[in-house]
Amino acid sequence: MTIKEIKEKLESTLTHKRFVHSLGTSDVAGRLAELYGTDKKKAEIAGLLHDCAKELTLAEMQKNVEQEGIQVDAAVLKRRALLHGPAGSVLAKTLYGVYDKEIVQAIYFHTTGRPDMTTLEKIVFLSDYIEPSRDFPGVDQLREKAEENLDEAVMAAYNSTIKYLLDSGEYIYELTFLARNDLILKKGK
Ligand code: DGI
Ligand code: FE
Ligand code: FE
Repeated sequence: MTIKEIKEKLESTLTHKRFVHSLGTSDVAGRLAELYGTDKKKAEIAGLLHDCAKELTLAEMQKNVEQEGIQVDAAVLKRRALLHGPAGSVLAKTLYGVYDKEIVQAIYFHTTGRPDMTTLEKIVFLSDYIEPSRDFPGVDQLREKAEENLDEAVMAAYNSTIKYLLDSGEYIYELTFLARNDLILKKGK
């Protein structure tokens, strides 16, 4: 599919709010890709599609990942908040014809991050956080940081997510801690 076709299909399947969020993520991802020297088109496509599975039911998401033979932890399999990344990586292929491994992987890990993220993955993760329709305390600071230092901005986003989940008494998936530790260990190297 062309980017135009992907947008049309997304607009007809997502709520308007999520469609606007996806367009915003795509725009920011494209800009950050230019800034940090990675493939702009891949960043735009991954930004567009990152939440393409977000409005499926849990059962639909589970069916998607199971059909592709994707193994996910039991805790991920039970939560839409965590499963929509892996499920979206499947839909990217089956519904949108996007097979590029880097794009598929950026969609897969956009919620949790992971250790050793590629620049594209970091950019999609961060763009999701700071795109223009996002509004939470500290978002403007994070937007500025995103232009200055990609790893520091990703780190700040991890910290903010972990704090938020702690405060709301939610289950926290360990991959986010591993991803954060990985950035700390690599800092300054
Ligand atoms: O899909 P979006 O809302 O655009 O953003 P997202 O994919 O980054 O996050 C979706 C939600 O998932 C958000 O409310 C935070 C939550 N989340 C992120 N990491 C974890 C998590 N929820 C749980 N329970 N555990 C996590 O580790
Ligand atoms: Fe998401
Ligand atoms: Fe999102």
